[in-house]
Amino acid sequence: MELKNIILEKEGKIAIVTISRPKALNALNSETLTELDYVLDQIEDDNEVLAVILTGAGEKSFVAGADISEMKDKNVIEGRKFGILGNKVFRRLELLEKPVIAAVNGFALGGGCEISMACDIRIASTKALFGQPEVGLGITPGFGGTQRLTRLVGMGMAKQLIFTAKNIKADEALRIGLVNKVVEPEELMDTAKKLANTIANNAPIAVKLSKQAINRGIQCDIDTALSFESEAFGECFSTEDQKDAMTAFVEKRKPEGFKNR
Ligand code: DAK
Repeated sequence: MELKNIILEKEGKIAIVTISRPKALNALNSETLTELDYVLDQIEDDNEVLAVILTGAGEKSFVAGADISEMKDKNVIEGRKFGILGNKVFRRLELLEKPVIAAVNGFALGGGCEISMACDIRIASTKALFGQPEVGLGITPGFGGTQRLTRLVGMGMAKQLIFTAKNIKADEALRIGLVNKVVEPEELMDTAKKLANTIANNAPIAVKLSKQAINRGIQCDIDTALSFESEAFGECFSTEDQKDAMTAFVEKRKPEGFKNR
């Protein structure tokens, strides 16, 4: 597939996905979502990639939401189709078997805030702005905002952000737990890459299973959740990486590096 709105790069063990639609501040239209779906296929199939960074092109915007020009004339069926596509891609991102870091460089509004929340970790630049402006456009958040924002920041704060449609700056996003860290714009990509490399240098299967246990467990009661954890923990003992790392510890030497096996 020819990519018009997404740039996919690889740096060692990291894939960097850049959403690039400068004329619309990287807003997500159907074409971009379809390309993103395709790029996730590539990343999924690439055994060298152990962590992913998602960012927006330029200095102004991460993703300024779903594309309003494309959405404005949609009928109910087209609107539903668009929603299904977006939700499918966002859920794939969330469930990807590799950790995904959002490097939020500017506007993260509506679908932009929502796509950042489908990532595992969010690093924001001091210029980032977050918000769910949908009710000001006559719609509800449609790409998971009512659910993922609530899980991240709690019901009261999620309701305030969604009902008021007001944007918040990076420092407030950090205070309420929407982002993990805020850095100067020029430090954003280096910080995200450093974090991605730290993760990529750990045992990939253990990272993958931890992600699965967290994602599944957050949706159920503690006993069911802990059974997911036990399952993940047990599975690690079938891996060479667990055997090598624990043997290295007992032999008081550094492990040789994880093999993803
Ligand atoms: N869509 C399309 N074009 C956009 C856009 C967007 N979301 N945001 C910006 N642009 C375009 C502008 O129209 C403008 O285009 P030209 O006029 O140059 O052709 C260009 O980007 C530059 O924007 P501005 O001139 O407005 O730049 P400013 O710096 O003055 O303002 C801004 C930047 C981000 C504050 C402003 O552009 C803005 O308020 N943009 C809209 C932000 C927004 O409301 N985003 C949320 C969209 S609603 C669904 C699932 C999900 C969703 C919907 C349905 N289903 C389940 C069906 C999601 C909804 C959303 O995300």
